[in-house]
Amino acid sequence: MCVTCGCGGDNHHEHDHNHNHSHDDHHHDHHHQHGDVVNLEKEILAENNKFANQNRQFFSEKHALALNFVSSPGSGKTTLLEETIKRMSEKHSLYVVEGDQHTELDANRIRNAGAEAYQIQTGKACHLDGHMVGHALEHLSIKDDSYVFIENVGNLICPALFDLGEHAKVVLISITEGEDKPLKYPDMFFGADLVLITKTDLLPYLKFDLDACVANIRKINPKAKIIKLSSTTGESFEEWINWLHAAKAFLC
Ligand SMILES: Nc1nc2c(ncn2[C@@H]2O[C@H](COP(=O)(O)OP(=O)(O)OP(=O)(O)O)[C@@H](O)[C@H]2O)c(=O)[nH]1
Ligand SMILES: [Mg+2]
Repeated sequence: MCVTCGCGGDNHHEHDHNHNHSHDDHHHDHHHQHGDVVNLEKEILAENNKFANQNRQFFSEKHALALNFVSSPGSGKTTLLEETIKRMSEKHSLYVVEGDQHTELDANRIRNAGAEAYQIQTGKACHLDGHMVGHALEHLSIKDDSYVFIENVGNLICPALFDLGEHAKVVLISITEGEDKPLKYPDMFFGADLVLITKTDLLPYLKFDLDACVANIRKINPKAKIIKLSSTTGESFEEWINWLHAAKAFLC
């Protein structure tokens, strides 16, 4: 369950509410509960970091570039990976770890595009964590000098908290989502090494202010590289694939 955001449903750490509270009691309990949640969150993230560090060591021993792809649902992560695999798989070894709450759909798409994939089904959890990814890596026959793409669960909030051991975080924002999202979900954009503004082929049909979107990303994260691309037309794919090669050379 995802305690950090409470989306896992049951919160086993709440106190008993079955007796009458005075206002002061309520305040006291509230602070107590808040403290418990903060401590629990710290413990969960510390535990996660242990697994993330093991994954990082695995990637560095293999000289494999590992990227964590995050975005809201439907921004085009799997489509981007399919198109990337089609362009790169002849010369390079590519592997994908897929994260979704349910189904094997995305992993099957990746296999059809020509790469080995392992699907994690997170059930109640709204993000991947280091432990899940570590187990997924055991199911892939990852070669030296390869690329490992981790497609996180579609969610702009919780995945920002969890290090998976990746070299870099790639955040996608599609133009159908609106240019305000970097301001509304700053944690995700703050942690980005690369921001891909996707579905640019739809620009003529939408009221989307591309310059304002770039400015909003810059307000949160002045350093991230930004590429505007379309998986449908292939616009700026060369720039994206050049970025991948440069990241591989630079980071591992
Ligand atoms: N017009 C257009 N549509 C796109 C583009 N990229 C993806 N799509 C469409 O957007 C929809 C969602 O794409 P996916 O690649 O499944 O998105 P996702 O981020 O993997 O979604 P989740 O895994 O569910 O979070 C699909 O209908 C795609 O065909 C693009 O560049 N242009
Ligand atoms: Mg997907």
